[in-house]
Amino acid sequence: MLLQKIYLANATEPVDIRVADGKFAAIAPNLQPLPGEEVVADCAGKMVLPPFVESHVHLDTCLTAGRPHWNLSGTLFEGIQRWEEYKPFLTKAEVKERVNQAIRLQAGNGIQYVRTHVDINDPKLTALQAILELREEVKDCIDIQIVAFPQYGILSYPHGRELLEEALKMGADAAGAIPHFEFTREYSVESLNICFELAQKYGRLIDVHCDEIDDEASRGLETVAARAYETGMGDMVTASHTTAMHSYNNAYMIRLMRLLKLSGINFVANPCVNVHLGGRVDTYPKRRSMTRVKELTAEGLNVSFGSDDIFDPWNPLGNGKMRDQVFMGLYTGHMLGYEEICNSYKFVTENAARTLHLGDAYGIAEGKDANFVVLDAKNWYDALNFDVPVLRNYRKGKLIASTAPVQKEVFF
Ligand code: 17E
Ligand code: FE2
Repeated sequence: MLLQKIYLANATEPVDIRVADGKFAAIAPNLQPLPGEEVVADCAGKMVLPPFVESHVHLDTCLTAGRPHWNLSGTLFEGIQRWEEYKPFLTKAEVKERVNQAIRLQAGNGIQYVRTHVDINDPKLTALQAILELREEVKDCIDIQIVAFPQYGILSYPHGRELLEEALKMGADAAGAIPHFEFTREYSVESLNICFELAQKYGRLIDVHCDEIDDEASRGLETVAARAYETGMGDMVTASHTTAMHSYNNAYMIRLMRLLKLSGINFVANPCVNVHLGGRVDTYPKRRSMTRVKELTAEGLNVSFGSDDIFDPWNPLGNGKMRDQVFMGLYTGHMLGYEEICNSYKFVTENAARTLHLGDAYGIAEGKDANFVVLDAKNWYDALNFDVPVLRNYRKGKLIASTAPVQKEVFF
């Protein structure tokens, strides 16, 4: 297959892309079609990117908003309470049905890699079993990475430690923790010690729901970073949310930043949901509650954006579109400088791929698997601004989703 006259990210001149045997065989201007080769000319003038990477979403909770009750306060804590009300309805079959729907939304929007947190504070581990099965069933089209996520805590939930260990034994890819939700500061620190101990025992990654609260005294992050540094786990570790960092005083932040850089951990902000759930105890002024994306990025730390939720107790909206996270993240983070806009696709592609440890397999280059998306725009600036559809989503050269271009007409 030969795609003609297509733009790589931010390129000003088009190239042709040859795909053979599921791999990028050649990327260069003006390639001549081989005898019998399929030529794709209708993507001419459009842009390609590596597939979008969803680096933080809760698939086990997706598509449950309002069942049985809506989260009307819009807080994280009411979300957790509403999820608790849904949990009795969980069965393997219904989880798979919802998650199958959600990942098709994602694939239609150009996603091929997903890191999902799955609540393992459930004696039966129903959702985990369902998503482990699904991970196998869809692996030819989408890579699902599972974080064993203790929603109520490791030490503040009965047998939390055992459930976390069991989830890792069953095949979860990463260990989670939730230090700001543990009963005490001591539990918070100890829960992180357990998380690191178990991740190392089973050779897994770590992704912590870390300081997702507007409490400037919530300082799980320093423990996460210190353990990542001391154990050498470094970039195998991710701190998600870290919304308390929005409220840290700058003197503390300067001290913390040194440690963060030493540790080399990854960060995931979830712009839409962080802004929606955060600042809820404020009158005015109301905090934005997004972590310091601009400052972390400027210091060379790896930051990606996730959706967190798709129509569930924490987000009554959600469409599985990474573009929306970039849009919200840039506005909320004061990052609408020209270069910042042009490079912002990295928050949901290469930065997120780093967090997921996708390694060299990810990206558009000769010899790699031909996993890529075609957007209905010439460059990312326009793709972002006009919210264009993902025209094609190719996995190893095979089309797994497509959207027809939108034809708008104005009659004056
Ligand atoms: N649970 C949690 O603790 N935090 C979140 N943002 C979600 C679930 C979505
Ligand atoms: Fe989350």
